[in-house]
Amino acid sequence: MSDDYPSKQGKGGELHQQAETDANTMTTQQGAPIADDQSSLSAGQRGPTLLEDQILREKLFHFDHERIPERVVHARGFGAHGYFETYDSLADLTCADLFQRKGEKTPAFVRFSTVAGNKGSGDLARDVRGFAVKLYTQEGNWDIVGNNIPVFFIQDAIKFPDLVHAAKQEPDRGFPQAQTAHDNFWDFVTLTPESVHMLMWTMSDRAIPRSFRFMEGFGVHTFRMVDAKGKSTFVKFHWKPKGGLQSVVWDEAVKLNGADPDFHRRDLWDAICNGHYPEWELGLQVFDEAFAEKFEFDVLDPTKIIPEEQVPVRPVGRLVLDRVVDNFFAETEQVAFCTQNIVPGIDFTDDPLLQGRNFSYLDTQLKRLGGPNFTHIPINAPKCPMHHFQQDGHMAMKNPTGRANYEPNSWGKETGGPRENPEKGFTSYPANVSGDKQRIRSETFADHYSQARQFYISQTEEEQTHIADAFVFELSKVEKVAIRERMVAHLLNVDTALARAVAKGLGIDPLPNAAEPAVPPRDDLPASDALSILKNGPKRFQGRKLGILLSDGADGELLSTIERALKKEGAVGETVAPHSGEIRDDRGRAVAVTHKVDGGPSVLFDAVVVVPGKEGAKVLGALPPAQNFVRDAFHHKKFIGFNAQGQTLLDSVGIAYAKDQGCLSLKDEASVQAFLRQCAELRHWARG
Ligand code: HDE
Repeated sequence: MSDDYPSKQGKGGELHQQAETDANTMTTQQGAPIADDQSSLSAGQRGPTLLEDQILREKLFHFDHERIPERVVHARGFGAHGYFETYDSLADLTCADLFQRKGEKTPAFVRFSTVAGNKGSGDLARDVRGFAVKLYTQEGNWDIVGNNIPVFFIQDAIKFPDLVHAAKQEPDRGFPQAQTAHDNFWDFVTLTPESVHMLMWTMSDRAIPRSFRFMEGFGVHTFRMVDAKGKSTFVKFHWKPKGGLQSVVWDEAVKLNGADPDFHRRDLWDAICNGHYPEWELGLQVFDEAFAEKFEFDVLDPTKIIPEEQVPVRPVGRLVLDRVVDNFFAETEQVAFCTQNIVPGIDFTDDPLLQGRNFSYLDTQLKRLGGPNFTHIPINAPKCPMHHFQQDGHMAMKNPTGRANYEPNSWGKETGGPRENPEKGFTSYPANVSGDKQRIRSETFADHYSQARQFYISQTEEEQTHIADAFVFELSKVEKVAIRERMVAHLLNVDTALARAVAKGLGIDPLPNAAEPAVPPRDDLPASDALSILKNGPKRFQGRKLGILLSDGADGELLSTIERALKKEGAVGETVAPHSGEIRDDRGRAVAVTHKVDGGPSVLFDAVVVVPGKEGAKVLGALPPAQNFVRDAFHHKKFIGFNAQGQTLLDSVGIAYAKDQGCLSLKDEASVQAFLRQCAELRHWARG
């Protein structure tokens, strides 16, 4: 297709006098103005509707076809626009156009998602999160279709349909929705030991992020970068959030799904609309064949990481999301990511999962978007010139306009259309490939436990407890005891204390024998701090949200101090009160109420302050949602700020704040600032 063929046709629109169009007049799809959109055309006042009613028929016809198939996986997602900015030229590594010039800005669209749940499921499911980035480079669209976890459940694409069938609703009953806490999932994964490393990640708090803004992204597979001379280097892609890592605790996740099932979408939407643009650094782990040869595991095995201590992550640019979508369906729903979308300078490796994905994504778009022309949809269209001879098909928006639609052709430059470009064009890296055709898993993929253990020992004690609790929770929903035991048998190859804790929670006694490993698990891999969320948290409270529980008569001066401090910190405050509308503080100033207390539980916030008026403290103390507000904040180990009136409320609910370093008394500017500094730690883990 060419945008710049000379056209022989007259422009239809120019034939008309510019019509006086009223932008507000409702029309049919054909552009005919509509006089009455309230009643269908009928024979008589109470008579039958007439088939002749073209306006009714067009409206219903279109409505009846509004839905497209939701994604088989990653159905629930949320996207935003932004840009990628290159820090420095990477010409020494790759000829990819977007990496050639320091400061180059490349438009980007990112879609985050959960995997297992349907389109309408809750945001806080325990699940992997998709982290798919489309970079509209000047030499084509490059899609990095990654996850927030750097490894995957399976090593070979042929197992993907089984994994997904097992994870989604059970086929006979159609539930459970958006969760892996059921027999089929655990049956499959316990019979598939290569899943064990990934299970450690999905049972960790990585699978319940606080926000898309505070999670990492990973390309997962090893890719290649190829320079202008054809030299190839292996790379792994990392997205590191500038705001630090943060997750919720499980009890919060459960409650958030009820309080605000759109918690993650709303968070991203609000952050961008408030000008708190989320930002990630793109980091590369770069290594050569020699490293790949000597590394303990196979770099083509997507169930393995390369620890950052062994190959440091080199920051090469930043991704900033600064624009919400105009329309969810047109952009977020219709965006079509394909792992096969790479650009000159980037290439695949033989990772068998990646190879299978390269077939699957293009194929799925055909089903989902209904034809081969989905690249004509603006969100999918490259922002660089396109010239090719592909034509026709459903919904073709732009066909080639010249005489030639084939090549080679002998039509001249004017009408002969595009030509191949051996200098600039994509050239596959000429990797040497040979071998017998066979269905076999490489023996270099056989170690399924050593990195699972490495992940576990890299966690803080608190994080380790969460992992054990998550295994217990999920497996406690599994009916078949043999499946539970099989998981404990695998965990015995990971860490005995973990296996014991899980067995205890499940009432399994005695312990089963350890699963038979294909190769002996190693216990000499050192801990890696990069794998822990808590060791990579934020440095500031910036971008986080404070819940302010108040009532009429609240201390106005203190409220203003809190407001100022939040603004300075770049954090957001939302007020929670016994009633909606506004409250009057003790100076008579009206303060807008964001949430009536029933609709504003403390799980919505990263920290809370309890600063009601004198009478209000009594009213709140008698309200169960207000009691739950403070009890949950305390139980979820959040920082709690309070003044004298707040103290009465905490007393009435029985919160033991006196010796708790995470409960801070707020009096003046200095104490409020000290409180917000503390809040950067996000939780007071020392609270029992
Ligand atoms: Fe996907 N995956 N996947 N996947 N995946 C899809 O494509 C598939 C895998 C990932 O926001 C589908 O457009 C196969 C790994 C993301 O639109 C489908 C295999 C990773 C998204 C598909 C995998 C991912 C998808 C469903 C095993 C992390 C959402 C709808 C070989 C590196 C993209 C669609 C978005 C979506 C197939 C494994 C990430 C069916 C066959 C590993 C983030 O094509």
